[in-house]
Amino acid sequence: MSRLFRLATAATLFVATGLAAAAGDYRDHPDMLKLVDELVKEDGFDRAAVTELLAGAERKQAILDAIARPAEKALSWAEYRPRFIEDKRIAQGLAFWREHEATLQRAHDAYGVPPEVILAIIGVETRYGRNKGSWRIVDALSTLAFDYPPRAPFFRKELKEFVRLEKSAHLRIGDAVGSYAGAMGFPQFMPSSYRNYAIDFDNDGIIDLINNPVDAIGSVANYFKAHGWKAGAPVAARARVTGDGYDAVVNQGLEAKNTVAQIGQAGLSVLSCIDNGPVPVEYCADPTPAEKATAWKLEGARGAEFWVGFNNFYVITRYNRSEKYSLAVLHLSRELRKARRLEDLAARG
Ligand SMILES: [Ca+2]
Repeated sequence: MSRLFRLATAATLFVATGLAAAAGDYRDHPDMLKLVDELVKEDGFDRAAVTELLAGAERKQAILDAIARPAEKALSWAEYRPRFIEDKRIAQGLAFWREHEATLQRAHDAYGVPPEVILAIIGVETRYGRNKGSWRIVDALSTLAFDYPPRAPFFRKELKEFVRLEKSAHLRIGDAVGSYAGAMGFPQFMPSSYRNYAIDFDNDGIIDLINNPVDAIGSVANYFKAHGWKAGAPVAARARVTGDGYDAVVNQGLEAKNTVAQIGQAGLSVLSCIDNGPVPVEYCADPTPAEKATAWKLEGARGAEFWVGFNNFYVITRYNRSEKYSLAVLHLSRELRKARRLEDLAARG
């Protein structure tokens, strides 16, 4: 990342908010008062101070509109995939890889997560830090906590975690910006993930996912390891279909509940890497029959695609609970690995 870009990012992240005293839309909202009460009781916050921190929160109708139509639900796999697997994002990923080579390697050694998987997460989330979002987190979380009943408990909890973050992380409540759903920084961590899984990977005493790519890389790897990532284990593979009995095992949820053998009995066989079939070798795997798996039928660019995901596939969905998201991360990671291999070969002449 160029120095100029870094400066520009810092400038956009810390938008001037004026004096914090400006009263927002939720200052006297009963749910806000209750939340402040809880923070005072549970964490020993000073009531006046925490009230002041949250006083400027504003209701944003555009956020309520956006959350009602997330891309994963609205788009087919054929439409979703090319949004993330495209030449520019691969080229930007290779540059980010070179720039943070040593850090990515250190994260791989410490947590077992390959560089291309960490890169793919940061690439899908924010284009390697280019699009970290411009909503004030306090507005986003307050709007969703107090005006979006379907997920109010979740966002209410995240708003509390966000307030708690001010003590431990390098961010100020009124200034921090991110996605419309309250996710922050290079890896778009929600406040609870920030509190529980973010790490100080450059040992400067501050856990900063917003401006520090080194902390971001270590934190993604730590998040994966903590959610059960197994080094070297397969993530997902294409499957070949026989018969029409597969309905019983496809699109049954994110968790790998069936075994590969059970999925095979229903007519889906994983494309082996030993006799790799009509798909690129990157989309194969050789799991044991007892390996836990989940299966998907997705609408691809050339018709139905069948995929089988394993435990590591499920781990990716702990980042974003969508099979299309997980598959897009996997595909981007494989494209990055392929492109990197070609680059290295070319460099060797
Ligand atoms: Ca740090």
